[in-house]
Amino acid sequence: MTEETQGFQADDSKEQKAQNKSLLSKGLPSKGRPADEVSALVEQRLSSDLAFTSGNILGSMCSQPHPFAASIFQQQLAKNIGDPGLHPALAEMEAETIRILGSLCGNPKAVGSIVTGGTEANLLAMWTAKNNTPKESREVVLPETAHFSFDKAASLMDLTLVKVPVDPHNRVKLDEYLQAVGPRTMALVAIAGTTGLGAVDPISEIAKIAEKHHLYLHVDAAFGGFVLPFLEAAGYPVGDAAEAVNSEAADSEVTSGSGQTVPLKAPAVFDFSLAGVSSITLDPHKMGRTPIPAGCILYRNEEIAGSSTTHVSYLAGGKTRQRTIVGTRSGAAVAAVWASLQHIGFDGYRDTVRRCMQNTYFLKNRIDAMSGIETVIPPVMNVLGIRPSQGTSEELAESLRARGFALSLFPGFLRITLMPHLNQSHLENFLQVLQDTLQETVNAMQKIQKEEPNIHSNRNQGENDAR
Ligand code: 0PR
Repeated sequence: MTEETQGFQADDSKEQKAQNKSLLSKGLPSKGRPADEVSALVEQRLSSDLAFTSGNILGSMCSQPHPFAASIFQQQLAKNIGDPGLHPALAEMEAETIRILGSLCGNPKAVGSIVTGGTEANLLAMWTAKNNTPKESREVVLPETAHFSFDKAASLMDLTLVKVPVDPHNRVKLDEYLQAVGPRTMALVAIAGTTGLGAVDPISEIAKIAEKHHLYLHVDAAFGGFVLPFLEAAGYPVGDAAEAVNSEAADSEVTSGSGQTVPLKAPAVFDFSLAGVSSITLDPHKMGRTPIPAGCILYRNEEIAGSSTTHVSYLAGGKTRQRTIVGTRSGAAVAAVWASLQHIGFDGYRDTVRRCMQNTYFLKNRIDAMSGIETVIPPVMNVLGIRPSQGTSEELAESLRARGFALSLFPGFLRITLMPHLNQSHLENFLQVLQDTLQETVNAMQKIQKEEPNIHSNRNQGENDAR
């Protein structure tokens, strides 16, 4: 080491020390501050974030948790279900929760776990499929609309994703799906409630492909799992998946006796009642009204699930096994899911779905009646895609955000999720703001055209051409 570099190092460490000192002054306080002072600070520091209760979050798949579920979560905060030997009663509660959710998905004998969310559930499904499949088969056939958690799975497990295009209603194209299946196929994926538009793939047809070729089929019902089982009881029609794919009639909206439009039919079955389905993701922390984190992975049977079990030699006398990616796991989430299912019940979830669907159609009908904006597909569940006819979706998202409304931005459209925290007065507020925003775009366009009459400003030409 030369003197010069030594000198530099000495200076550096001096600087470093000064920096550390300033960091420490902003870092861990040497003496703890009083709880009420910190609590006020937390409230003050976070008050500028959007809240579900304000009605301004229109693009999230999460919602304000049911207050009862939140209270149970709080009550059981210390429980770690990753060490079930400490909490055998909670472990039994988890098993019971899985049986209830399995029944909701056509199989009371399903096995599985309450996990951190849809991402962990999808990763587990892909891990389990991998463990059940020979090494040469590492391709996953899935719709191009699949959630990005499958990209994470591919990167983590060195899988190849074969992404299949979708039809104008956002359902995967069956003929192309079938063509993508080959000798290297490890698993098939179908979606019951796509992230962008809430569409449902032709799952019964895909299940037949899985059965015929003895392939693992995972259904991602992270969103739809707490919607589809209640749709019919809520007064919204469900039909056969094949019918929805093949018949022209099912491709269009129908008008009910009351003159209201009703949705495209969702398939009557998406779940284990189809023999080819191996596993299902469904998320209580989306439409199940529980606090975050709560996802769920369900497997058809023990034989399938068994391949992704880790035996832990030192916990609970060496008898512990884990079937999740995380180790320490929220027991409060398990208790909150069980308690929500008991307290809300079938009728409660049906009513929630009905209210969310009514809000979806309320908003859709009002947006359809506006100029300068259109809906992307007739909704199947409580997800609505909208796009402006002038300006881009990005610009509209930005203008709405500047006015305090958060929507999700997908290529070519904005997503609105009509979650339980939204009511009609929130939607009226939003519609007014949307109307003003669109009017502003029209005014801006007119001004440009007046000032520069030879320039036909149409910055969104590319987006419009792609439709
Ligand atoms: N599968 C589907 C079909 C999903 O839509 C999602 C997430 C997942 C899996 C993954 O679920 P986790 O996020 O629980 O791991 N869907 C939402 C989305 O990407 C997640 C979300 C929720 C994002 C609330 C933002 C938000 O505010 O839009």
